[in-house]
Amino acid sequence: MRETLGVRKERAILVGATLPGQRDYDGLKELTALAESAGAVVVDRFQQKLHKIHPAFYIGKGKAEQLADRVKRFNADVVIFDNDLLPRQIRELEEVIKAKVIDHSELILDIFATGAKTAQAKLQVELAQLEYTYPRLARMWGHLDTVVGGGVTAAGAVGGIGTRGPGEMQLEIDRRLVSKRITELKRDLENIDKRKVREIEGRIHLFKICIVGYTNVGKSTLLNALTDADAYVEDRLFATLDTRTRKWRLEGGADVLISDTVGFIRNLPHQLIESFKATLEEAITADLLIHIVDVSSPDALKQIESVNAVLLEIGCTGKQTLLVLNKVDVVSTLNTIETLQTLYPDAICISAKTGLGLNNLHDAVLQKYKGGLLHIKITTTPKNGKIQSFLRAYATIIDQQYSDGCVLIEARIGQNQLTDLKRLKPDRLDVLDTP
Ligand SMILES: Nc1nc2c(ncn2[C@@H]2O[C@H](COP(=O)(O)OP(=O)(O)OP(=O)(O)O)[C@@H](O)[C@H]2O)c(=O)[nH]1
Ligand SMILES: [Mg+2]
Repeated sequence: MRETLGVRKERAILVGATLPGQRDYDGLKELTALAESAGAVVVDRFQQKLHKIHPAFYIGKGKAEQLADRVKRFNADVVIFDNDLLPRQIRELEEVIKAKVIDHSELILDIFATGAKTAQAKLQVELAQLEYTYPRLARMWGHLDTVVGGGVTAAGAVGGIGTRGPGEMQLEIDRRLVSKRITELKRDLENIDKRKVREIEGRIHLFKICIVGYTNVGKSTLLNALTDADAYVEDRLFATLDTRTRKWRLEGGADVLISDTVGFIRNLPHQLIESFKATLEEAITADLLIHIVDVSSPDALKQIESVNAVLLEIGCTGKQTLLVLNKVDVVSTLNTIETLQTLYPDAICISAKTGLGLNNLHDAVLQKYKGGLLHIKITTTPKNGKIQSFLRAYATIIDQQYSDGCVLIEARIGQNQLTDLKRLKPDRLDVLDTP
């Protein structure tokens, strides 16, 4: 988009610093993908082992001066850190480096800002950006004049990475206005959230599945392969920012709901998790999670850990989960599939792209959907047609009798459908021994 506007891409130098005992994550590979997703061209990489974090310059003054030389040599516009920096450190670094300095969280927020499409996603990103920006306002005020911008964004405002979204208006706003806007955004998002809850409550409760996973593993591709979702797929980090929910008809005719979510990443900014709560709610309220893993990535194992860490942070633990190994069509020289299968023997291998293994995934989902089978006896009135149609759709009716104006039905039903049946308020419901 920016390219077609004739504006050159921002030239970025990437910096990764590790502390003693800390492993280098992946040699800046992921940061490269993030920077490129934000529209930058990576012109140089700078890795540094630190004894300790320098309070003013993070990597130390000498290294900051070396970076300043590289910025000149490579004609760079922006220096992007793989770490999160304090506002003061960014200020001091920008002074020495004479270029814009962006940290890991700001970069991710920026990608979200350019990618948000729906009204809800836009509000969520704006809130996250303002909450991250709020403590940094002093820096923005003092340093806008030294910032080397990337040109014109699609919205027409002067900006570049890290200044898109609400950052564009820094000169006009002050802390009071920011906090007023934060309150407004929270209220608007709460209203959207309430409306969604009402919508969900109004619907007959269907079994809910949520696809979760690291960014770019193939979540949207899987949703498209299973339903007619037509979700946006791209080899880009954070292609999906708004979630989609679709009906998926399982064998035997049962309908379940299946949703796509925003991808996770290591060190996902806390502010983003907070403001995307409504979107991540899909995972929290799901009956089943499909945790999808990209086996073609050498970092698959670490990505599983990061996803589990985010799930823990949003309070989504102890849920039934199917671990799904995707992209098995890609030949891997790293034996990632074998390692993962040893560690997770129940994992299901698929290729969302070619359709390989989707039948196994379907069968595993069907089994989870049904849960253990229960033998029930139910008493209701003939007028409560909802119960009878529910049982016809989701249970196996063994016997049905009419007595004293009541209907007595004996049936076999999946454990997971029992809650839904109870919601329809039968006069009496007894669970007999498991058949
Ligand atoms: N070879 C191969 N590529 C796949 C497969 N599944 C997905 N991809 C590719 O992986 C890239 C990312 O796919 P998406 O479906 O957008 O991934 P996502 O997890 O939704 O990504 P985000 O929304 O960005 O978090 C795309 O280029 C897909 O074509 C697969 O089974 N095999
Ligand atoms: Mg997606």
